[in-house]
Amino acid sequence: DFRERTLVAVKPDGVQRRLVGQIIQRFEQRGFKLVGLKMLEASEELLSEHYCELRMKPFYHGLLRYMTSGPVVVMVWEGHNVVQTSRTMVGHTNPAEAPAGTVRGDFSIHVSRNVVHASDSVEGAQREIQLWFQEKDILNWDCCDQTSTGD
Ligand code: YYY
Ligand code: MG
Repeated sequence: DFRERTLVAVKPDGVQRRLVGQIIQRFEQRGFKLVGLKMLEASEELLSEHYCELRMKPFYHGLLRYMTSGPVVVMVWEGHNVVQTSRTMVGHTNPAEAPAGTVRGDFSIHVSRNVVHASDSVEGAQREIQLWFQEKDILNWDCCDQTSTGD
């Protein structure tokens, strides 16, 4: 499915460490299409929905404190197999197990500050995109080399 979409977010530590550009660059370079992008301070309410499956975990409250500690940059990326490929590009949840060449493997050392989020399934991605974005803020666009200027 060439229209598959996923949600990727640069977490507060990634924004604070000026990693937003490098992370966007990796997804552009790979060949995915950016169809949604915004910066916001996520509310606890939004994050508790986003991380609803983790609410019984011992790290949950620390996770919410971390995710509300500053702005995040949230993106929707589109392309063939984007969910699975993004997970590979992001690397293991625990940066110690993330190989070099992945975002987490290149930019982080501890699971509680792992720089980036990426949806883990197509269904999860749809749920997360709906949670973070309004439909009107996701844009369909075509490449200029596939359209003429009209004359
Ligand atoms: O999808 P992913 O981010 O790779 O991991 P999840 O299992 O969904 O956990 C979400 C988030 O929670 C993770 O990115 C960091 C944090 N976390 C943690 O602080 N400590 C853990 N032992 C596991 C996860
Ligand atoms: Mg997850």
